[in-house]
Amino acid sequence: MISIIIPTYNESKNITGLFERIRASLIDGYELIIVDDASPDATGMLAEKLSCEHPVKVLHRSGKLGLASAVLEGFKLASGDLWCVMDSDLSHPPEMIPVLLKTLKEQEADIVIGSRFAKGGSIENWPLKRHIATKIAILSVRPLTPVKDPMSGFFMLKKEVVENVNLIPRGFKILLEILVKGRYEKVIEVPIVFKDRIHGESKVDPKVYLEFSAQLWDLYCHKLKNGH
Ligand SMILES: Nc1nc2c(ncn2[C@@H]2O[C@H](COP(=O)(O)OP(=O)(O)OP(=O)(O)O)[C@@H](O)[C@H]2O)c(=O)[nH]1
Ligand SMILES: [Mg+2]
Repeated sequence: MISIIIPTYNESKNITGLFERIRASLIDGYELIIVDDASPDATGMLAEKLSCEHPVKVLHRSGKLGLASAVLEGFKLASGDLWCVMDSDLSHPPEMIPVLLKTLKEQEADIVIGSRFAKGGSIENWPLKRHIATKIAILSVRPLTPVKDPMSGFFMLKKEVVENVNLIPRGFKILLEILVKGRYEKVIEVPIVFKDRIHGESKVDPKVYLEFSAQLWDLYCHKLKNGH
């Protein structure tokens, strides 16, 4: 079974469509793990209501505690052997989940990334400043990983990759943390078309950039200490 971990904060306009598109894409067993941070727009309550139609578990947290920590809390609730992480704002195409799954199984990968920067991938409707900020962020982690889209929020992994690994729940870039600290041999990037959100507002604020700087410092120290 696949556990699909979906952090939500004020995404009530997006999750119904997201759940329906996931259901239409997946035939095999799956579960949706919603980690909601007391969204003022009642996303958590809506997810509960949708559990009569969809295989949903909802974790309600007390307040906005961050995306990375939401993903790690979601891992703790997952009962599948394969875990998929995605955003809830429909930026990541749910129709690609079966492609990630097939790639992971057939090519015996440990991690498969829905990649905006692999050949054939793209980003629709982003302002230039977003493109520039992301390119700079990727360049700043190049010595840590050769992956083309290490900041993607859409990926699938075998649970063994992160079991008993000390991941620090900080900021938005949990995939980067996993790529540097996780236990794996093979990573594959599958191109995706990333669409900017239509409904709701971005949760990226200046704190996210500060947390990213602290994360970088920590990951470079980790790499120097561990030499891999
Ligand atoms: N539970 C939880 N989810 C969060 C938090 N911050 C962001 N999210 C969710 O994480 C996903 C990514 O956040 P976004 O605001 O879409 O970030 P982004 O994709 O980098 O930026 P935009 O799409 O341009 O707004 C979305 O599904 C959010 O609802 C948080 O503190 N807690
Ligand atoms: Mg988004």
